[in-house]
Amino acid sequence: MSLISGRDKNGVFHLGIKTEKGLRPIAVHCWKQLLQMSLAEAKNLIENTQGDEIELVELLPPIDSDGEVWAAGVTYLRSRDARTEESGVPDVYTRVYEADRPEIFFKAIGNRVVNENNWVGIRYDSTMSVPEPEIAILVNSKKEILGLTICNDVTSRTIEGENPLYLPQAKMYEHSCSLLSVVTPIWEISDLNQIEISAQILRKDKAVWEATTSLAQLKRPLEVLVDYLYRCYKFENGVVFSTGTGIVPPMDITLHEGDLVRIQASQIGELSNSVKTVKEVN
Ligand code: DO4
Ligand code: MG
Repeated sequence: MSLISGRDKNGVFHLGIKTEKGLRPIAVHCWKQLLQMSLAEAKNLIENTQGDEIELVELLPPIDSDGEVWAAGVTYLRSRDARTEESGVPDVYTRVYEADRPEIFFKAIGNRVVNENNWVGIRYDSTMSVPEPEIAILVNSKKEILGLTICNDVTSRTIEGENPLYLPQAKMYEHSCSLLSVVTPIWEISDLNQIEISAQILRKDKAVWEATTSLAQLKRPLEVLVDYLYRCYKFENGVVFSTGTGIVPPMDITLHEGDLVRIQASQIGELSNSVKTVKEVN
């Protein structure tokens, strides 16, 4: 069973349990209402959902327009090594990988997030841009994990590599955050460590890069990441938290306009986006 949101043919928003043509609505009108509840309340509501199926014509990312996406970084060994290779200041990445306190950064506001029906962007002023295939968790106001989805934390490696203080510019620009529409509730996952994450970059239908990892390779438990995010910051409406990438292409691979990025996570689904260059917008 999984959760999804979208619009019917009259443009009306619905959120509910995924069905073949759409969803069976649950008694909430937005994601934040679900994330304001405790996990036990949300589970009870979802599991006792009845009602008729609603056909959707458009799927939406699993976040309200004023929701927030935050992300953790350098949470896998592969990410530490990739940053060390690209950066003029490699030491900061080694230190943050080893430290108790993780790297956490703001990634996107909900109305800037795209899903599998849209493209992801690469900055025109970056010569090396990469997908970052990540497991994202929907965390409620009580610090409990409601469910899991996939995030592509698209990143400019050249901008971040030039200076770690450029991180917001490397991470935040048009179409740089894609979330899969489908959310798998946490209670549907038997063993988090068994989740396999794979990704491919396809160019003219041919894979130019592919790699796989698993959530078992994540350096810190999800609860520890959540604990740091919530330390001195209230998330009364919950949050989408992307947990970092464990697969990074080698330095000779960059995304090109027209590529297709596919990310699969077992027990969750597949997030697929075409790639377009983001030109100067003003
Ligand atoms: O330090 C930069 C960010 C790294 C990141 O986004 C990741 O490891 O996923
Ligand atoms: Mg990342």
